[in-house]
Amino acid sequence: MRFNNIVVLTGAGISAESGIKTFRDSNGLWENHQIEDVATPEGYQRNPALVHQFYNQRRAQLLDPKLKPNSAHQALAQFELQHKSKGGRFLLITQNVDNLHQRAGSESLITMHGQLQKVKCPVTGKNLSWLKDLTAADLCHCCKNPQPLRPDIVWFGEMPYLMDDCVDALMQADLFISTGTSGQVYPAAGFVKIAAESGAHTVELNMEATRGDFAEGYYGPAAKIVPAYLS
Ligand code: BJW
Repeated sequence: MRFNNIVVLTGAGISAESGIKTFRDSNGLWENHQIEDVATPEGYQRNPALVHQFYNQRRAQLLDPKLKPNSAHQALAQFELQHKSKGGRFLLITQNVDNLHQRAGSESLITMHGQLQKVKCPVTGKNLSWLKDLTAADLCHCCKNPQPLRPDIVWFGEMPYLMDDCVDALMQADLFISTGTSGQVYPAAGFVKIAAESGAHTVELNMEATRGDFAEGYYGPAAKIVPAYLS
């Protein structure tokens, strides 16, 4: 690989071949749900039980022994190891809240939209690991006034995690790869522009071309095109 400083952005499409639904594809997660009901703080305030049900189902899916990282997750983890061993820099930023990158062995990883297997205190933001179902009766005791724990997921209108670190890495990157994301949700959708304006070569690896302005693109299932591009 002729590039030294690499940033990769992933989205739901990279986990599709592991059996996890994307959001906006046909038969995707949003087909049966109103986004504003399950992915906004207002929806959670209106109907916490519905929101818990939505995330409990998805959290339970992560415990299914049949669920495994696919060859795209694995290729990224192996590439990171090799690239760093040669002195290269690598950061993986995922919008996904599943744990498949971690299970594949990715190490330099930012989970910018949170994690399904974490919950957080609504007052302090302190998070903890959570594998079972969450209910409105599960209280956080980290501060004086116990409050119901909430999923540690970034909803619309909330600030994604570690944005300063993401932007710093994008501005230093010489290669930016975006894979498995429709590029419809900001701030992630703006990463290609930040990287390109800072001088990075930009590549899209996706099932279909998106509206993002990439210098290069390869299209097909991530489990095929990600290992092929990184080899
Ligand atoms: C394959 C494949 C295969 C399929 N192989 N590929 C107006 C203009 C601009 C911005 C805004 C605006 N109004 C509001 C905003 C901001 C808003 C936003 O962007 N809204 C848009 C809808 C316009 N963004 C936010 O609110 C964010 N916060 C923010 O901006 O903070 C700043 C701020 C805060 C407060 C005040 C002021 C400023 C937060 C966004 C949080 C997103 N959260 C979600 C849901 C989490 C809950 C949950 O998990 O249920 O995160 S939304 C959902 O979309 C999820 C995903 O991470 C995210 C991105 O989706 P992704 O990954 O791209 O999936 P898909 O399904 O869209 O695409 C899949 C792709 O894969 C497709 O292209 C397929 O072709 C492809 N594919 N199979 C390869 N096998």
